[in-house]
Amino acid sequence: MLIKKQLFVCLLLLISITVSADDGYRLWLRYDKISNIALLNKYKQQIIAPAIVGNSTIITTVKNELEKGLRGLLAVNYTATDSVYNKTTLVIGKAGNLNLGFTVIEKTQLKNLGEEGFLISTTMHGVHKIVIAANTDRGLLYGVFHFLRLLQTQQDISTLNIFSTPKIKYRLLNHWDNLNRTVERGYAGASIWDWHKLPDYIDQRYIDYARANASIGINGTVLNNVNANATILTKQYLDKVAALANVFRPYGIKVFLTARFSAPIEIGGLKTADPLDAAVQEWWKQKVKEIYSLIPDFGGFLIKANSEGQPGPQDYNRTHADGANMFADALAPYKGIVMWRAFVYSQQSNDRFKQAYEEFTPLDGQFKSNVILQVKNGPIDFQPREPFSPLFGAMPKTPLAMEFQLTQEYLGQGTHLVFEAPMFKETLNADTYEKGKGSTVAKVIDGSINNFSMSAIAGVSNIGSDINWCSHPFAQANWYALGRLAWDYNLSSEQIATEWLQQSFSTNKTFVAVAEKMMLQSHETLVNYMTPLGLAHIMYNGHHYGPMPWGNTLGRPDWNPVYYHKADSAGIGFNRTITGTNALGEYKNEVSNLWNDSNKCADEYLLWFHHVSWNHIMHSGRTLWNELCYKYYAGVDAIKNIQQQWNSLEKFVDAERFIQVKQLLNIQVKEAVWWRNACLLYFQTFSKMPIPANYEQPDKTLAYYQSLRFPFAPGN
Ligand code: GCV
Repeated sequence: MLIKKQLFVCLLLLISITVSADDGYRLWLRYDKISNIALLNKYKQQIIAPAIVGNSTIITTVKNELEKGLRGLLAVNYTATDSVYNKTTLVIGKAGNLNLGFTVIEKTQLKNLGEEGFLISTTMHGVHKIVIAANTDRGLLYGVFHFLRLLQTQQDISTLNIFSTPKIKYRLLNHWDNLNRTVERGYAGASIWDWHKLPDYIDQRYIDYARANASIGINGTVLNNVNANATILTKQYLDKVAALANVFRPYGIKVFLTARFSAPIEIGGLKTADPLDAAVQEWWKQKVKEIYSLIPDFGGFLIKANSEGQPGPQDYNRTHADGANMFADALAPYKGIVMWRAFVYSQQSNDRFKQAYEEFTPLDGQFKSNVILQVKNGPIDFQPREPFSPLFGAMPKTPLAMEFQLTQEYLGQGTHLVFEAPMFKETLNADTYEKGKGSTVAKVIDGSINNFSMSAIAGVSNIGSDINWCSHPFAQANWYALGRLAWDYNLSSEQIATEWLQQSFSTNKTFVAVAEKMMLQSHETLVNYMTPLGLAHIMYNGHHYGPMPWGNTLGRPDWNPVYYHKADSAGIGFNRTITGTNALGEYKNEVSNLWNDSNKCADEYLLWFHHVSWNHIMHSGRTLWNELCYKYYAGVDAIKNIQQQWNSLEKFVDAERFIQVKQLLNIQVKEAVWWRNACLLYFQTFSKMPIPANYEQPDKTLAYYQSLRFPFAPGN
């Protein structure tokens, strides 16, 4: 009996020293008590009786968050107050309310913080307090979240001098969520919007969603799919939208909706949706008026028109500008905006790559001032690697928004670990040469190159009803990265990975070093085992899960993978030079010069722009065929290596998430081998060359891979 008791005590002890279970629901806002006792004590001395000055719903959010954060991190129950000014060491408030006797220089600094910026300083006017100041309550919200991030990542807060303003004005999530709760390209369960129970039932998730977004600076959300359903614009549904807007408002988040172009016909009883028809224009004006009567801070509309079967102005021989401007006129009195998507590829062009440019550049300068054109990062469709869209750098009279895809439609969907920040930054840092060297895509979209005050970055959401929101524990990092980069695109991928890991898992240095390396390698790894050397769009039709480079059965050429790789006995790749479709001509010369010579073009983009022979000599000295083999094998080796790195981290991670990631990496390794073998066996039918003998040879036939079917693959 005694032995049993001792065993039990030992077991209890053992449990208490292992990392406690975590289902991932708290995301990066875990606020667990700081385990470094010395640091904990130091923080407790540094943070005494916080004072928050002000009174508004956002200030209430700020107070609640600060108290929650400090209660968790420091295990101290503070009640933030504005009455113990002299005792406090942490003062939070709008600059005008603080009464700290700021110097002239400090006042100018404060003014420069604008509408959403904040400062965190220990040196203001010699007050020797930590001051978090802003011009607005929203600024304070972001300042407090930043301060809590400093504590969560265990930074030294003795001397702080942080001035932070967002580089981008509209920092948005785009949900491709349908009203029946399915999510287009969603891999994390059902939509989190429970439309049926709204407006009366407010799920705690809505609040937690808003908190998470506010913590990374996201200030807007488009609730519904761009493949839109007009029902969302009926009074019944607008009441539901208003209920969500009420939840999000105290977190500084505005609600936006997608608008189905044909709504005046479908729910308005009109015969036409022609944007130049007076009755149609009036219908939208009244609809917008109704929306603002329910949601006074409604953000505006996101619109997919004349794309993939969606209705649009071209159905009435009108232009995209005619369509966008109709909405712009209706929204302008309320300061609402129109985000008009540039994702179009109807049938007229000889190259899908060129179509958005062909349709939109002639309209430059024709859009109303509250229209922003929302462009996907690349010219095709969120492929594992794309050159930047040639629209960036080609529309000087139109503000352009960036659309990234967080949900991993083409990046291993729900099961592959891929940290997208390096991919986002590759696009943001690319130089368009629009106004000479240094005209990066980031500077095009932040408005600085062409003096636009309106700027936006949107991420197609990867959020669903799964307990951990994004299904793959590491997919949360992509949501996090979007927010952080939209706030400041100069943050490095390393920094974002580090702070996300520290907050979401552990601050242990060994853990962070290894896990960060895994994250930073993950995108290139996936590119190598899926679409190396500039291959693109070679996945299955429809659900886009798995390799199908042989796909050639769909009605339109540009729906088929063979259109994109053009493999034949002579070689592989899409000739987009002057001797081909001349898509390269859509870029400035400085850019096209980088890519238009197949001997000089960077390997990453070679097959995007050139059809090259199987014996083409690559920069490595290998032939193209051997390089293709090398890359596919390197991708598989790298993911196996990432798998080993993860396995070495078991003692740092709670069992729940450790096992989840371990199982997912097993799937990823299996699927990487599948991609490699299927693609190489298929391309080999053209190259007629052997996979070098020193590589492990495929253990299945091409016919086997071609026979695979996945009728119920998710997200379709
Ligand atoms: C919402 C791709 C996706 C579609 C998506 C479309 C878009 O084609 O496969 O699911 O539709 O992009 O961005 O509109």
